[in-house]
Parts: sequence; structure tokens; C-alpha cells
Amino acid sequence: MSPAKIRILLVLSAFLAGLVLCFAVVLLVNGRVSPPTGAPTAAIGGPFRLTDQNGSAVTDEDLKGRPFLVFFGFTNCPDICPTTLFEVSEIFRKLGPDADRVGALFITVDPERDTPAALKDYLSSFDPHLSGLTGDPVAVAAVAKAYRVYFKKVPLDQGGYTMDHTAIVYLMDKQGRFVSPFSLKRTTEASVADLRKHL
Ligand SMILES: [Cu+2]
Repeated sequence: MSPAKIRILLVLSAFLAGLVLCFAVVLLVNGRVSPPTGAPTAAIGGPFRLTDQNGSAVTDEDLKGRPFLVFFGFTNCPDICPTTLFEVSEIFRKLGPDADRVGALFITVDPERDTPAALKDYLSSFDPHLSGLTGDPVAVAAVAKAYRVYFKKVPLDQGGYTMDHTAIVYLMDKQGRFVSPFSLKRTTEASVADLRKHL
């Protein structure tokens, strides 16, 4: 091979090596810039520490290993909360023995009035699998924020107040990750089948 040819080959191989390096850098940069798949860009839920209707501390860790439903409300709610609690109770009744493998959290947005004792009294009308959670207002507000729940105290003309609040029921998986809103606008059987998929 003539020195001229060798020089051409060397230049060519250097060029190719440079090209490969460029591609590698582009891939690396793109890989870094684009978010990893499944990134929690719309994260709902997260760690919490509240008190249940029996006065016991409950944290997100206690729910690990079980899918669970979460919804926010207050015991003085005139309609949406009791209806939701009734429907969720029906689902738990239909779950039979599997009900022990599913969690259900009713988190108050009115910790001022909803003490553990008030929650215990109120929940005695519903399925015993339901946990009523309360805590200091700051802790409750933090959990509501984590679940993107809106709530607001609304004074009543006759005195006292009521609460405006988001009425979505959330379905969380065994790892405590948000799955989807849990629809109650379907038959109890359909809701039960949906829950069983996550056991
Ligand atoms: Cu309500």
C-alpha cells in the first residue's frame, strides 16, 4: 500500500471514528435530556402520617402490600360523603374475604371538628374496613395537597360552616402508587372486579 493510500485510509478512519463519537454523544445527551419513562410528572399521593378513628397512627407504609381507595371529606357533609361511604361499604361487603386485602381511607378535610372520636362515631354506620383519618390541620393540608385535593371552609348564613371539597375516589396500587380515579358510577360488581385486578 502506498503512503498516499495509507494517509487517505487514516484520514477516513479518523473521520469515521469522529462520526461514531458524535452519535454516541448525541445519544447520551438525548438520553439525559428526555425524562425516563414512567416519570412521576403527575404524581398523586405519597407519604403521610395521620391518626385513625381508634387513635392509632397510620402511615402510607401500613398500606403497602394492599391496593387501597382514598377519598377526602368530612363527617358533617350533607350528601356526597355519606353516599360515597355507603357505596364503598357495598363494594367491601361484596368483596367478601378479599376485603381484608384492600384498604379504604376516608381522610377528613375538617380536622377541627373531625376528631378520632367523631370519626369513630360517624364510621360506625359503614363498613368496618374503612379507616377514618385525621390529624393536625397542617398534616391534613399536606396530604390533601399530595392528592391534589381542593378544600375550603365555607361559612353558613345560620352560623357555623361547611366544607367545599374534591370528591374524587382514588385507586392506589399495592406499592401506594396512583392507578386511576375509582369510578362509583357503575355496578358494585364492576367496581369489585376492578379492585380484584390489583390484589
Ligand atoms: Cu363531602
